[in-house]
Amino acid sequence: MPTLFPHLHDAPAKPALHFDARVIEYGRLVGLANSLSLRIADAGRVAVWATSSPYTCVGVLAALLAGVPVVPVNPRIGTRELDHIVSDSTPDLVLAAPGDDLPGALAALPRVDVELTVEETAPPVGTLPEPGEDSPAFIVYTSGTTGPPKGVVLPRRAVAGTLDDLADAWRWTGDDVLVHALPLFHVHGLILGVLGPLRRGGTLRHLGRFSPEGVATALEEGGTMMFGVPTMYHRLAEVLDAGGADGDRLAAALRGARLLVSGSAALPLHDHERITAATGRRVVERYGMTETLMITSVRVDGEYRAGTVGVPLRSVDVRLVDEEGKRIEESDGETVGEVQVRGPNLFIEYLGRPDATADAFAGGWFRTGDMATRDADGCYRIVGRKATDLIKSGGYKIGAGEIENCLLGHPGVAEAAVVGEPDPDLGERIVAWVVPTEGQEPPDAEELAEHVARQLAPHKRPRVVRFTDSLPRNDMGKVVKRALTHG
Ligand code: MLC
Ligand code: AMP
Repeated sequence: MPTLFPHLHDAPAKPALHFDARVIEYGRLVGLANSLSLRIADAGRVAVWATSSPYTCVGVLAALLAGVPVVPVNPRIGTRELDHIVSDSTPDLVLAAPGDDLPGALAALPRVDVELTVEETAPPVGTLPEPGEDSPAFIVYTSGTTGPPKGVVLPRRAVAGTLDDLADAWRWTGDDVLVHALPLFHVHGLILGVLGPLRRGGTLRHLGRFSPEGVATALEEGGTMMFGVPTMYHRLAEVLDAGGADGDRLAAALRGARLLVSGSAALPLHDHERITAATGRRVVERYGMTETLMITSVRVDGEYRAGTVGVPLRSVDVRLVDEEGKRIEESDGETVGEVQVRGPNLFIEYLGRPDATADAFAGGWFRTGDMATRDADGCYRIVGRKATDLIKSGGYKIGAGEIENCLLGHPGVAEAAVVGEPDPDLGERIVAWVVPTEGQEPPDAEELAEHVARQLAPHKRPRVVRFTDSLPRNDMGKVVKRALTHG
């Protein structure tokens, strides 16, 4: 049977995980994950309380070794979203760090604590047979335009394939020390950022939370690669721009890295340019999605062009399709079409949603909803998105409908429309237009933001709330969102 982690067998004598002062070497990681895997092997699915900590990494690794699919849960999740995820994915138990307080729906599940001390008798890796490539590895929740998030079921084949494709594009090896500060409940931080180093036999250095100083220190101390969302690179560019001792130190640290990778949203050209001007380094962009894992990347051995997301990864088929569903043959850098994808990197289904799964495909091709052009060298440039109801803020995908439904649950809100507006730091900021309930004082904007943060998650809270007497609607009564974003 293929294994997801070939290097656990030879357990190289070096750090696998490095979080602040906590360093876990491969030998210890194998023991920890293996003993935990035996304890949870009978579960059908496990939820993992995905704090930015080594407990999450050990818990996820143990579940994967046991062949038990993982549902990663944002530790800042709100009650409404958590209730949905738990009732939708029905985990048999939850893995968490000892002492972590779990909220309602998770506290009600049987709990297994993830330990970071090895038992003397820890069995060697390979005790449990890993399941086949088609079996599910993860159920990752992702927002759609309407309704609650959908559970994306990702097979083990997709995880292994995407990591090996990235290794090919980036010459990613076991010698690399990856630095990042991404959250561990999504594809970017968890699948690429934790499982990537472990599959290669390399090291992850996680910063706990993002800060430019933390990045500088980790790169000075041997980091070779960095992953980040555009908001993080924007914040690095601000420090570089400000210059002074902090700027100089950060520039030197970034110069020392082998590879700087940005993804999850578009990195604006201005930030590309500022980073390159200060460091001489080019930030490599890769493009992907929860449902497809990685699709394209700028290659380290390819020609570099800022503002493109590079070429299709080696095992991925990519095509552009026009509005009639016809394949676009032009590679002129101008003709815009929807990106559609085929390959071993794709998800299996949306959990329990055959309708949504079928809708997402066109003749075997997954429809990303992203609009792009392709140039003569086969490089893709993402130019927009089909749905105005999907917002990318700080690299998180957020459905407008989900926030509108949540706002409508507030007694002071009669009508709500949520849009994304350009934001130099977050890419897009969430703006809520609210018609207050008649005869009542309009609710406080901060209270509405708080309401969403509590029910869904803090990153889904509106950054701006605008009150209005009525929403612009078309003849069908549908809100015209473009009228809200363009004044
Ligand atoms: C403020 N806060 C509130 C609040 N107002 N909390 C509750 N209620 C309110 N009213 C708090 C927050 O809890 C948080 O606390 C702080 O304010 C800021 O939170 P934030 O919203 O997260 O913003 P910020 O700190 O600005 O975060 C920027 C960021 C973050 C870049 C660090 O957005 C981030 O980590 N993004 C990564 C997203 C990601 O990984 N996406 C990948 C998806 S996979 P505190 O204590 O923290 O200050 C994918 C596929 C692919 O897309 O291609 O990769
Ligand atoms: P998610 O559903 O959270 O996995 O987000 C996937 C979406 O992020 C894609 O459909 C794109 O819209 C966007 N995305 C990811 N990487 C990039 C990139 N490098 N450039 C532009 N958009 C990106």
